[in-house]
Amino acid sequence: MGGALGIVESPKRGYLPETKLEAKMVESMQKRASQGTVMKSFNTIILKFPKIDQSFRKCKAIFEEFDEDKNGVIDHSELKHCFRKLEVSFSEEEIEDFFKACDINEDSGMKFNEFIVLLCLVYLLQDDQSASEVKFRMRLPNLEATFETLVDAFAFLDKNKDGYVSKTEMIQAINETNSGERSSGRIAMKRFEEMDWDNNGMVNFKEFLFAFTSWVGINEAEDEDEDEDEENT
Ligand SMILES: [Ca+2]
Ligand SMILES: [Ca+2]
Ligand SMILES: [Ca+2]
Repeated sequence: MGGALGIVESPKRGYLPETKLEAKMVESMQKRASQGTVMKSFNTIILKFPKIDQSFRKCKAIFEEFDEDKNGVIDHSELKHCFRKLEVSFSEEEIEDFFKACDINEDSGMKFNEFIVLLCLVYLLQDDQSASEVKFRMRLPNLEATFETLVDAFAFLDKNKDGYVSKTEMIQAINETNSGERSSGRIAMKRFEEMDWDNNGMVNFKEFLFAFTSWVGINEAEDEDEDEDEENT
């Protein structure tokens, strides 16, 4: 397998996933990364942005369908209905964990970009549970390819397949594309900082997804009817 240039780097000493869900996510990602990736460079990922953006936007209809009271966010009970309708098999506790993991503003409910992240995490974790996966695919036909692309992109960045992207891995990925141009190091750092939300020096798949929704232009400030537009003034 190309690309793995013997960079041995493990997560920071004492670094442990914070929740059961995160542990599962990391485990699934390790499994997936070990299967290899079709991505050839970071540019291949960037070239896919428009397509990913398009398919995210189609997701809006699904979001609106599950936002039963039309208040612009998905709350706990709406999410439960959503899981039931998608027929994905997770326990109540797991659904709660999903909610906690993706509701970044906590208790304000899940916004559109958070919902996309959630669906993609569900996709990743469902991968091992083939029976219900079939249903999930039927329900969200054109999202499957997009989610697969995102998982694949992460697998490309995660050179040592430990389920996290480190700074070194990010630099390596960008260098592969730009053949060591001087600016590329800075770009890699900038991208990395955009992804590493909690500043712990490692990017997990969830952080990667959130960064992605903002890179392709989906953010929580969009189409909101409840929140004021204060940020723009
Ligand atoms: Ca709602
Ligand atoms: Ca890694
Ligand atoms: Ca992090």
